Amino acid sequence: MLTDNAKIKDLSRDTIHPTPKSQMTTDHGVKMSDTDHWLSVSNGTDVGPALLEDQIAREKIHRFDHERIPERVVHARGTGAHGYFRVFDDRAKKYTFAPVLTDSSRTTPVFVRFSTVQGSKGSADTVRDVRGFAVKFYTAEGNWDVVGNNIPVFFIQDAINFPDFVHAVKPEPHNEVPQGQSAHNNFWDFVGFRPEAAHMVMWAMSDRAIPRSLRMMQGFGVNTFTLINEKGERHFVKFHWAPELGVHSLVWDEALKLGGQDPDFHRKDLEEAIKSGCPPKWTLSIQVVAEKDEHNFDFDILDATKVWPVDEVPLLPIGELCLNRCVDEFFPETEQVAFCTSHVVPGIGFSNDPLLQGRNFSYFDTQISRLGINWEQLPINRPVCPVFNHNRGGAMQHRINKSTVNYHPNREDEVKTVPPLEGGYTEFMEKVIGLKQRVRTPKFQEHYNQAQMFYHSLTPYEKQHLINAYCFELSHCDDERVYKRYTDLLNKIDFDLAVTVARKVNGVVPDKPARETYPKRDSYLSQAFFAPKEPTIASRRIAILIADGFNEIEVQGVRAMLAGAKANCFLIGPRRSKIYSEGQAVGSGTGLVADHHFEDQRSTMFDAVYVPSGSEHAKTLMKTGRAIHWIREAFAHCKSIGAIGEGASVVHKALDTVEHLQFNLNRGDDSVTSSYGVVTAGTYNVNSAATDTLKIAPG
Ligand code: HDD
Repeated sequence: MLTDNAKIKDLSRDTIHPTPKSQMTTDHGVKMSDTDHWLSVSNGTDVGPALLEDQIAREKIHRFDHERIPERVVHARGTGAHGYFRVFDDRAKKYTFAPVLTDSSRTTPVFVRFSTVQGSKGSADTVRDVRGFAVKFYTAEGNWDVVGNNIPVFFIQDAINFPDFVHAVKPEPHNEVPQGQSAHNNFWDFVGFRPEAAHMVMWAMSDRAIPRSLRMMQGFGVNTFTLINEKGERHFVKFHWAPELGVHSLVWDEALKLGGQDPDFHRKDLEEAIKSGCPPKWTLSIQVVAEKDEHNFDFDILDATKVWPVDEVPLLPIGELCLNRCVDEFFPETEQVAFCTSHVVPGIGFSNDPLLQGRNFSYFDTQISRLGINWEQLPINRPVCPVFNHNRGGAMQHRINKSTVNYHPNREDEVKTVPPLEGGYTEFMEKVIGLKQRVRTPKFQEHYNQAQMFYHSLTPYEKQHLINAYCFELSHCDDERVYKRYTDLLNKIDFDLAVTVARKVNGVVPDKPARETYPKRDSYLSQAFFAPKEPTIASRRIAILIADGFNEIEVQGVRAMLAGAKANCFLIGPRRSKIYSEGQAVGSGTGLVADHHFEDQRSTMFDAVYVPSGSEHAKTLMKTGRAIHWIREAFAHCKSIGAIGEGASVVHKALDTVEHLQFNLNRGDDSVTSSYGVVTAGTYNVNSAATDTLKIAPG
């Protein structure tokens, strides 16, 4: 696997490798003999006053006092990884001359940071929220940042509304509540007043906002950018990332529980996948619209609250992103990485999308308060190509320019601008005529068509989840002006949706639809569209529930097969120590050491559960409330459950209230039964039974 690229080599200049032989020094390099006792005056019996002269203690405390920097004003909670990007061939050459998008002989290093938007740095990973998907490409022509989300549209159309939107969604000003969620008066108040948010709110209430994994979500550049080709022609473009593993979500109950059981669920999942040899991959596709076709749509293609339906503007897959290396240290890499939508490379440009225009100002600005004016010199942010210019000074300047001149032009003929044909960035010459005014043009004033299209493109279960989410969130609003206004607005999207939600939350129940239904549908909008090409259980977490007396040979066999399919298996038992196998006396003989006990890990953290055979083990599990709860909860969350022999009896006991489930309870009957994702086999058979279990496991 290619994990050593130009950026990793570049970072190695600043990477320190402490060893047991490393000697501890002060920051000014003097070796230290004691860092555990503050220098004080003592007579050997009594504690005396501490001395300020202790430079070692002072330095330690000073450094500690200033460890924190301001967290990001939004997207504070995040996790990142290194990787690479490669295009398949030069098919994008028709649209751009940027080598990063056209030269298949290149491997471009990337750093990706995923994030939630609302919560603080220490909030939980699985909250209902939009996920940030920010990609920094370290190209030979300079850094290119695609600062996107896992949802293709945005809440507002014009960047000037961003501070209002963020104030409204963040914890309320009087009591700093709530953390990591939009279920509060201010958010719903704001979006009730701004119908342009209706479409994005639908997405935020859908399963997209509770992804199973950062590796199983799409990414979108959201804004409309432009591509310029060698002939000087310009196309509008949207960027799409599609995960190799398909798009999958948690169910709400899981997301809520994980928030407490494992607030780091997503960041640990990313690390586990990379370290276990399953680096996540995404395909980059572009949608392009020629300049001449800009106005051929019933929406404005520069409006970030709209998608470009794929049947109108097809996707062109052009390359692959792979994240194959975890960071060495969180703060210098993931915390200090800084993205700017304004950072593009030759062949890529902006559009007049009013949200993008404002973003292009905001990102550089925020890095100044977060990291200081020289933030681009930080190791994680610096380009892998040479940087020369006459920008000087500023706090924390690292570069030493060996020159007598620092201006342009100069008598030394040093550091000159570069003509466009030799690689200098040049803006596309766009004719612009207009009156200076504060406006929203007519097409920017239609807000419900695509909200309807999204809703009506979902599968029935996605719709149900979305309705549940509206009910949950609006029930958390206790100001009736807020929930009445919003339920009233919902009727502009769908009558049945509005009636159901309004009845549940005491909103305005409509008696007829507020408008005609927009007829378009787009199956691409449902996440069901994104099943993986090849069903796989690679990197999925499978729990094997065992107690003393379990069938070890069977467990070893099934575990080997699951490992062969690259799943991550974990033994869960009554204690985290040896669990003795069938026929062995407890306390002696063979067995396996459980990775976790029933209480410290819960079914929510796994994708599937398997209960092996073994009569004593089965008896114990049946008597263990937590083990029974494990199986019930996994079933309720639609996880795959596999069981063999007496293990099937345990599953049967746990699920005895579920109608229509069929089980194979007779040991000796080696046929396989499957019902509602529960797969049971009478006996363990390397060649048939367990193999069938494996096939069905992804659910
Ligand atoms: Fe933003 C961070 C994505 C609109 C201003 N934004 C930030 C990050 C992502 C996005 C992924 C985290 C970057 C990281 O990991 O460091 N933002 C978006 C998307 C938007 C969007 C997809 C709509 C298309 N943002 C937006 C607007 C503004 C900002 C309209 C301001 C006018 N965003 C910021 C910011 C942040 C930020 C305040 C906070 C930290 C940072 O930039 O580096 O400047």
